[in-house]
Amino acid sequence: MRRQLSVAAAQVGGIQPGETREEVVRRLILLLEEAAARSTRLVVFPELTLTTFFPRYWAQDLASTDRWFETEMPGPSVQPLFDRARELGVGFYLGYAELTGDGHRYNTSILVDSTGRIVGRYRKIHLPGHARPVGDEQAPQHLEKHYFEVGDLGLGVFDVDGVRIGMCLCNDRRWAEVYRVLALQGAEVVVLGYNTPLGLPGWQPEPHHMMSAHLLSLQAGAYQNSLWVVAAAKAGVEDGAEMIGGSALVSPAGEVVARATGTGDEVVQTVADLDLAAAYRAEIFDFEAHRRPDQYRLITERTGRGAPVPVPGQVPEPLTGHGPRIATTTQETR
Ligand code: CDT
Repeated sequence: MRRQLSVAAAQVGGIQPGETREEVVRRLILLLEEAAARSTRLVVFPELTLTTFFPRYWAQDLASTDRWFETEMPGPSVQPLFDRARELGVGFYLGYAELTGDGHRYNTSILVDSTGRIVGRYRKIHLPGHARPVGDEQAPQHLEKHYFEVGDLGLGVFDVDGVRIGMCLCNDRRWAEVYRVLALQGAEVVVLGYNTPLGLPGWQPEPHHMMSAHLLSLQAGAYQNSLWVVAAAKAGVEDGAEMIGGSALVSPAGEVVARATGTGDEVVQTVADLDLAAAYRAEIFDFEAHRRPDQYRLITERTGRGAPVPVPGQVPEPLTGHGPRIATTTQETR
């Protein structure tokens, strides 16, 4: 009997600044119920699910932004989501803005099992964007570095109803190290929520490129680490600002097996065969047999790009001009 997980990305269309938590939670419950009707056991909601993507707004004084943050989880307005999920016997992942009792602010996600118990918490590590507004401060911004501290919980893997689940959030999905750290802890599924804007001041990416880069990140992470990836977008238009959809489920083969058709509220579901990863783990990505961590020291020693590291037995060539050094294939340089 193969191990399977019926899992869904619950994509959420735009949330306007005036929408209340109660209104949003009602939408989430509808998505949850639809997923449960399709026998889903785990539902993945987006990053910052409960509000509009408020890091687009500049506010000098963070204390004036407390309304976007949760000081308890679940608070009274989110409790109905926990209650309904427990009634339906469905676990879920939820992203939200966390304000701790001692005043720290994080971009956070939790994993809740089918009994309604919070079994894992993650605080976002890769915070994109800026700490100060760029250009016209009234224009939509991306100010995560202003609103949030870098997460202090590391990248954890949690047992959710018998399946090992790793978590990350949005921009984390573009970093190869994230999936590898989760895979090294035995993650079978990586779940994540995201808000990816289509344009910002001084940064107008071409929409198709944004979607292909998003999918490429999920597919590479899944394939290179022999695990499933489930990614849920907050999509569509929020307060005039547009975000990509593309909620997707990706297999350990790196294939997109299900993908959102639009940018509104939508359940994207599949039955994930968890045993599919075994063949990859046993051969091409047998970590025990093939990984060489002693050769990867730069990954933990360096943050930015730097000079080439001298190769033993080779005289370093001076780097002149702007072009790359042309590699040769003589015996000495191999
Ligand atoms: N929310 C989030 O992390 N979004 C980023 C876009 C940042 S654009 C400055 C992402 O990687 O999708």
